[in-house]
Amino acid sequence: MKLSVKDDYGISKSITKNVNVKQGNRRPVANFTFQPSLPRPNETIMFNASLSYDIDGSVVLYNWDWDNDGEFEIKNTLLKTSTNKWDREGKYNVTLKVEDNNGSFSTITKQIVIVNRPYAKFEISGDLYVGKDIKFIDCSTDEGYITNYTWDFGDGGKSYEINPIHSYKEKGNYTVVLKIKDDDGYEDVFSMKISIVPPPPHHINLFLVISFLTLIVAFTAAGSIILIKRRERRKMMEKEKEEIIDLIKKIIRKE
Ligand SMILES: [Ca+2]
Ligand SMILES: [Ca+2]
Ligand SMILES: [Ca+2]
Repeated sequence: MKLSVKDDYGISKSITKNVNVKQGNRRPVANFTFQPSLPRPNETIMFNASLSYDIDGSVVLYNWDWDNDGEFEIKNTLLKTSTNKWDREGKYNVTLKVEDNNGSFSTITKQIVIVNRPYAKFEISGDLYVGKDIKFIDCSTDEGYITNYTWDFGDGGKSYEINPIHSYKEKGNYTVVLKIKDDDGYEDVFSMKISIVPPPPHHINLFLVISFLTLIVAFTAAGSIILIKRRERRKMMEKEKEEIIDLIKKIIRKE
């Protein structure tokens, strides 16, 4: 710090002195996120406190109070993440307390809403070939019932049926998305990536080929037999003719 003075005669003087300004420790800032944002009963929720920070130091300890009664069920952990679940629908207040490297702390409380949201899911039946009908089979569940189905096949095609059939005009990778809504108006989404490929070359039906070849062989054989028979008959006729001629000759000679 520098101090300068000037008197009425224009004479100035200054002194410089080092001063230590001791600042107090700044409190950390507590914050957290959780996933899923709208959890179901008994669904594990991931709590993440890594949004917390300390402007003049660092956050070193994390404490979680799952029912906001002032008692921290998880105390002084170094881990930024934690999990918990609730077994029934309701609104629950969760408090996070963070402590910095100087022993100061802060808290934040957020509400977790547990609802009986449906689970969206589907399966696929059929070969994933261009132009082939593919069956999309709904396997979604809910403790109530599902009122709306919206399918997006990823190629611009949509359906509102429970178990739609769809075919793709071109090969490629598509993301199929099923969005459902239950009787309470809660939604869920499930998606699946699929690859549509060109159909393989036509299968040669071995049975048909064998049948066809057998027929050809049979016809050929039958034809041969007929030819042989004809030839034999012709030979016999020739022979009969010769015998008759011989007989006539003999008769003529005798006379
Ligand atoms: Ca601090
Ligand atoms: Ca508690
Ligand atoms: Ca429900």
